[in-house]
Amino acid sequence: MTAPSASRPEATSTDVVAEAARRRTFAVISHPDAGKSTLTEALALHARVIGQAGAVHGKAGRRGTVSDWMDMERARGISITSAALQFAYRDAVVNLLDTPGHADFSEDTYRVLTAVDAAVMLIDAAKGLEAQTMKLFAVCRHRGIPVITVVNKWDRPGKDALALMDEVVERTGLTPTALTWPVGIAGDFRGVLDRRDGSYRRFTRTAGGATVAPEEQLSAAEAAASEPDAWAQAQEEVDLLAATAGEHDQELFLSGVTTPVLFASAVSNFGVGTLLDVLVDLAPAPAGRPDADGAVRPVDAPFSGFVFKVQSGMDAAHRDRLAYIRICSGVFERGMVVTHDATGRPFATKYAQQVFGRERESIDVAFPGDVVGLVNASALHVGDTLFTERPVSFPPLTTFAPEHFAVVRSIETARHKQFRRGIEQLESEGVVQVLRSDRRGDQAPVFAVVGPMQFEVASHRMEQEFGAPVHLEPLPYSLAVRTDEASVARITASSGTEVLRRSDGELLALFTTKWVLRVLREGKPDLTLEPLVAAQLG
Ligand SMILES: Nc1nc2c(ncn2[C@@H]2O[C@H](COP(=O)(O)OP(=O)(O)OP(=O)(O)O)[C@@H](O)[C@H]2O)c(=O)[nH]1
Ligand SMILES: [Mg+2]
Repeated sequence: MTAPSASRPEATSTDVVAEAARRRTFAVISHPDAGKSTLTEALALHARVIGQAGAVHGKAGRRGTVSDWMDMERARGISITSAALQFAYRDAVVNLLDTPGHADFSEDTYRVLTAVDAAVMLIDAAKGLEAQTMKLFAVCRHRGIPVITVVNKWDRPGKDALALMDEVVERTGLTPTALTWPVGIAGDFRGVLDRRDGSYRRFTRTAGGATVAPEEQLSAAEAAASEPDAWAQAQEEVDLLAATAGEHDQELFLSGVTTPVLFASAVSNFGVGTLLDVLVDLAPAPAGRPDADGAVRPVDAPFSGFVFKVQSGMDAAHRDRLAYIRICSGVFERGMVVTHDATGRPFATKYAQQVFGRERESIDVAFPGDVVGLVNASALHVGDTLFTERPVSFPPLTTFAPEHFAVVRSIETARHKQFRRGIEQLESEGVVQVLRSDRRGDQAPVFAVVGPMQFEVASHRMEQEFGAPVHLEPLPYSLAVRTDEASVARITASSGTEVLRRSDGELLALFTTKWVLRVLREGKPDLTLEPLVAAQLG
C-alpha cells in the first residue's frame, strides 16, 4: 500500500476486506442477440443509474444501449467490443461487463471472463441453447466461474419452460435450480412465481419498456384468484420441477454444479429487479487470485491488478487509449505509483477513471473487484500485472489462434504515418494480430484474426479513427502454428505455406489447409510445428 498521506489516509486491511465483500463483478454472456446489452441497460435502469432505457428497442430504430457505444455497434445493433459499467446498488458496488456474443469477437469475451467472479448467461427463450451458449458454458466450467442463467425474451413465443430446463441438464450437465418460474407461457408473460417464498410477482408493462416495470407481490391465494389458469399451470410445473431439479444450494452453485435460473424479458424490464437482487445476494464477492505460479494473493495483500482489455477511440475528441484493470488485491488510489511487471518500471496512475459505457469520470480510490480505466497508459498491454510492494505476476492471457488472414495496404500512400499508428493501436488492443515478413515489407503487413468480422472492424477504424483508409486482400490460409527459425526454410519449400513473425516475436507458419500441415508433419517430423493454443472458444 502507498505511504499514508495527510490528505488521504491509508485504508486499513479491514476496510479492504469489507470493501471487497461489497463488490459484485460479473460478465453478461450469451450467443449473439440473446439480449445482453438490453439486459445490461435494464439492470442500470433498475439501479437508477440511468433514467430511461433506449426508448425504442429493436434493431433498426433503437437509440443504442449504453454499452453499445461504437458507431459500428449502433449502426448494426450488435456488440463488437465489451463494455464496463460500474454502479452502486443497495449496499453493493456492481462491476458489470457486457460482452459481444459473436464468435468473431470471442477473444474479447474470453478476456473479460478472466476478470470476473461470476457470469450471467442469457438464453433466448425461443432458441434454447445455441452454439456460443455451449462454448461459453464450457469456458465458465473450465475457469470455475459460477453462472446465473436467465431465460430471456419470455415476452415472445418460445419453448416450453420445462423443456428448456431439460435442455440445460442434458446439454451442459449443470443442474438448473429455478429461483423464479414464469406465470403465463412464452409470449404471454404476466409475472413469475417466486419459488423461494411461493409468492407471485406480477409485472406491469410500461411504454416501450423504457422505464422500470412496476412489480407487485401477491400471495399464492391472491395469485390464484387473479390469474387462475396461468397460476395453476405455473404451480403444476413447479411441482414437476421439484421432482427433478434441485433447490438452490450456495455451495453447489459456487462450485459450478448448479446454476440458478430466472425468467425475464429484458426489453420490457420484467424480472430484472429480481436478477439484480439475486446478483447481490448470491454472486460471489472477490476472493484471492492465484498468480502465475499458483500462489494465491489474498484481497488484503498490497495492491495488485491486471490489464484485461485495452480500448481506444472511445472519445472522438481526445483519441485516448484506455487500459482496463481488474483490481485483485489492496487499495487503489489515483496517483499512486505501482510497478509494471512486464518492464519492472514504476508506473504513475495519475489518470484513473471509473467507466460507464463510454462515459467516464475520475476515480480516487478503488478496491478488489473494481474495474478501473487508466488513460493513455501506452506501456500497458493486455495481460500485464501492476502491483505495489510484494511483486506478483498473474497468469498471462491466452491469445487465440487466428484462422483468417489478409494483407493490409494503405489506399493513400501519403498517409503512411497514420497507417502505421493505426496498425500499432489496433494491434495493441488485440483487435487484430499483426504479422510481418521481409518478403512482404512494412508497407504490407498481414492482419490475422479469429473471425472475419474483425477485418471489418479494423478496416472501419483505420479509416474513421486514424484517417488511413486501407485495402484488405484476403490470403488463402486457414490455420497458423508456432515454428522456429531452424524450420523456416524447410517449411516454405512446400507450397501452400508461408512464415511470418507476429509482433510479440512469435514465428507463425500459415497453412492453406490442415492437410498441407499434416503432410509436412509426416514428411519432416523434426520440424517445429506446434499448436498456438490448446483450446479456444470461437
Ligand atoms: N422481445 C424481446 N426482444 C428482446 C429482449 N431483449 C432483447 N431483445 C431484442 O433482441 C435484440 C438483440 O438485443 P441485444 O441486447 O443487442 O443483444 P446482445 O445479446 O447484446 O447482442 P450481441 O451483443 O450482438 O451478441 C434487440 O433487437 C433487442 O431489442 C426481450 O426480452 N424480448
Ligand atoms: Mg450486445
